[in-house]
Formats: sequence, structure tokens, C-alpha cells
Amino acid sequence: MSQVTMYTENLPNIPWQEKPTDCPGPVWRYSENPIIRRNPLPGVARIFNSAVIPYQGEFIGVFRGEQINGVPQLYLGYSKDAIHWTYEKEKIAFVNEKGESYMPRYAYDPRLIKVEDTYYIIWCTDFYGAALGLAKTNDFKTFIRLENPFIPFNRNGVMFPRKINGNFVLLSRPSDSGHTPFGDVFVSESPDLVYWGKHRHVMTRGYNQWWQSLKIGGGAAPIETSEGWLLFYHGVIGTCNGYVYSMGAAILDIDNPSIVKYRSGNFILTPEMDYEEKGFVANVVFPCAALTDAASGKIAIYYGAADSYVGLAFTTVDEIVTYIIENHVANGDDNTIGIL
Ligand code: BMA
Repeated sequence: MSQVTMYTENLPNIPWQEKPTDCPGPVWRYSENPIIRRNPLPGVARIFNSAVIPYQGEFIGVFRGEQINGVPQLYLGYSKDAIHWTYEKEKIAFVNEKGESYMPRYAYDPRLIKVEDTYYIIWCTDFYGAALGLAKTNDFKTFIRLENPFIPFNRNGVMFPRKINGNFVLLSRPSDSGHTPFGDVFVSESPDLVYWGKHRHVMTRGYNQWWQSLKIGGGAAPIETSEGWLLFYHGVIGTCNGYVYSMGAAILDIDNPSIVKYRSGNFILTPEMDYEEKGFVANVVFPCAALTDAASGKIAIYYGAADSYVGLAFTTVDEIVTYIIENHVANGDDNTIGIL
């Protein structure tokens, strides 16, 4: 029985494995990882950093597909078990609100969020440099692009799965257009998905926790729980061999998600397996989605591994929330700058 409640749907067919007895942390990997390997479909060399969601009793995913010309685009995939996937051969064909083709020059790191009856995809696109792209669909057949939420440069746009105080709410990470050696998470609101404002700082990089000392960025869409919004995110350290991306977890206030209630000072998953340590970009664990089953408290996290594969990891809401609270470290988050 779960003591922390998730206010999400029941998902009896969530992928799942019990925790191995020798697992040292609150999150454990699927034993058959990676679930998506190289050359997953013609013309696509690698799929990673991708998002999945339950749909009509099965699962649907929006995948970052690295084409064989090196340019990332988004592809749709289907699965009965959320582990084995089949893909559309053509990249997602975005249109504008008039129905005209409106393709991004590139598209990567998608998040997929259902708010009310509509599914939103938010990703990193080209808008005179790295910026957030936004599109909606109701049927996964027609994908209508909306206004880009922000001016450049920005990455890691993650929408909340419901409106808060009547507004859509979006986490983002202002960046540069390159490999961004800095970065905190901010939150913004919109009544209509066109005009965004009420920008607030949420989390700073963790100065005293070296694994997240360079930059951080939102990961999976926040999960509503009785303790607050459970957020899986990535944190980065700059080493003499380059960046290392790990997974962190925090709990944000339910009515005002700019307030961090608890934040684990420790990473909850860090590159350790071959498929995380070796690949197109070594040492990357990059969460983009999570499935939840409210009845059992099970959580399945999808993460990109080494910019080459998709990995699956598990936890329960009780285990992860307890871990975050017990390992909470205040990071000097500043909730006052920018508030009128
Ligand atoms: C970030 C993003 C991610 C990628 C990571 C590691 O800046 O571009 O897509 O996984 O770098 O290369």
C-alpha cells in the first residue's frame, strides 16, 4: 500500500520489475535495458531522449530520431507494453493552424504531456538558435504547431499535466545555443499558450552537490502527489573528460511550483552501465518521461542513455518521495528575485 498518493490515472499495464536486493539507490534499471537500440528504423541511426504516454489502453511515444544526416527530428511510435516499439517511418509532419506544412529545421528532446483532452509536444527547435517548440494533437494524426513560447535561447521545456490557478504552467531552462555551461530551472504561466509570463525561478544548480554543479534541466512532466509535484530532472557536472549527466529528483509546491519543498542532494541515477557510459556522447542519463500507476504507486522512468539508446528505470512513489525528503539539501534557491 502506498502512503504517498499519486493523483494520476491507474495504469495496470505499466512496465514493471521488482527492486533487486542489491540495488543501492531508490531507482533501479530494467534488466533488459536498453529497450531501444541503434538503427531502430530506416534512416534513423539512434533514438534517445524520448517521451511516452498511455493512449487508448496502449502506449504512444514521441521519439527523438537522429537521422543518418545527423539532424534530429521527431518520430511517432506505438507499443502494447511500453517496452517494444514500432515506429512510423516518416517523421512527424507538423502543420500550422491553417493546415500548412510547418516543419522544424531540427527537433530534439521531446516531452509529451496531456492537459485536459489535448496532448502537447514540447521540444528544442531552431528559432534563430535553440528555443522551445510547441505543438498539440488530439488524435496523434494531425500535429498543429503553436507559437514558440519563448525567445531564444532555451531548452528543456516541460509542461505540467494540469493547469494551476487557471493557467498552463511550463518549466524551462534558459540556455545558450551551444553546449550551455550554465543553467537553472524557471517556471512560467500562460492563460492561452500564446502569451507567457509570471516568470519565476525554481531551482538553481546545486553548488554543493558536484553532480549537478554546472547546470540542471527539467525531465519528465511533473507528477502530482500528496506531497507536491514530483519532478525528475537532469543535473550536470563538467569534468576534465566532458559533461556527465545524472538524474535528480525534487518535490515542488502543489499550488506554487516555484517553491522547492524538498530536493535530493544526491543523484538518483548516474551513468554506470555500458550503454550509459559509452555511446555517441558518453556518460549521459537524460530523463524525458515517466509512466505512473496510482493504484500501486509504481513509476517507470524513460531516459536517454549516452545519446544512443533509451533506458527504462523503476521506483515507487513511496520510495522516491521518502528518499528525497530524507536526503533533502537546501540549495539557496531564491524565490524573491523577479516577484512584484
Ligand atoms: C544536451 C542536450 C541533450 C543531450 C545532452 C548530452 O545539451 O542536447 O539532448 O542528451 O546535451 O549530449
